[in-house]
Amino acid sequence: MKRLNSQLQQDGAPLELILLIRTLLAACKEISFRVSQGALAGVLGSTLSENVQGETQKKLDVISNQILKDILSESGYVKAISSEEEEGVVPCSEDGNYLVSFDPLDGSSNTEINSLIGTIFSIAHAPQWMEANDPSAFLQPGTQMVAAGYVLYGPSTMLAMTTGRGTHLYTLDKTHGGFLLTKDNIQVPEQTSEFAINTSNARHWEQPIQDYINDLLAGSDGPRGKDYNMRWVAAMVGDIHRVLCRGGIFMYPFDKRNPEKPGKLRLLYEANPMAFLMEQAGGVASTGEGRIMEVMPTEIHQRVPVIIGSKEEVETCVSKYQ
Ligand code: AFP
Repeated sequence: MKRLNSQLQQDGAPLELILLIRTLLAACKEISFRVSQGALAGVLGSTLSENVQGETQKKLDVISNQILKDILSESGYVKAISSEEEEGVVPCSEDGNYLVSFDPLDGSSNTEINSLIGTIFSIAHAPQWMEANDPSAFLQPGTQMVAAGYVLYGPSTMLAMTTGRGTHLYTLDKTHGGFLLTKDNIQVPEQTSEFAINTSNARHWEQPIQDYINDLLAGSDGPRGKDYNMRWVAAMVGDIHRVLCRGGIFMYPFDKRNPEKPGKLRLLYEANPMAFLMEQAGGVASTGEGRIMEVMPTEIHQRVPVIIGSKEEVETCVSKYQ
């Protein structure tokens, strides 16, 4: 089976980017080990603190963030980091050429039930003019990403990654410690009858998404003329992995509870990397109003509505907004 290095070279990734990705994945392997130790290593449960988003931090959120931060900031490849668990940007090396944004442990509430969790990341060039502690350099649209992916800590540890030449899936071979290519150039089916949304929020949704979900729930008796099935992992990384593997539509739409928060998911380290992976696999990623990767961020923890997955299904959903 092909190793990650060979695939990255074949996709034309520059050497420094390959070295950065390998460094980032070394951190993810360490996180994978800590996750698998679970209660034996005393890493489960919450801390007494909240992150900048006002969410209670799990011990594994803090541990994973620290592992990534330590390894990336010492690598020399990274100018600065933005993380879900850090209020501001973390300056690294003044002569680093890349910016890395990450959610160190997406779905961390799933640690309590030994269910799917993962690390999501995106990589962009650091502009020459930027000081390492300048957050404005991170305010680039997703179209500027040079690589993005996630590592899923499930029954096996898997990596989904793109450098803009297709989305490939790798599996961590724990016997030798490397990621091996297990599915190249993954293609998301254009049609689906599976959807993922937290329907407990339905009363807060805007009309277009209410109308769309009502059509799906009406099944074969309704305008879509077929029955749909619903899945919800409560970790975006798990839901997007399923959509990449067998198609589907995943939504975390805007809801009317707090106009300051246009959706729950964060643009830089959740929506954008997943949008890049999905588009490279033939899928679509929209806010309902436009392409996620074209949203111009105004702050590093910005939230956006997310509608992502199988092409025809996302387009049908988005048509309700027009
Ligand atoms: P946590 O990392 O705090 O568990 O949140 C995960 C997440 O941001 C995203 O991965 C999920 O899709 C979404 O929240 C699930 O949220 P709800 O099930 O609470 O609506």
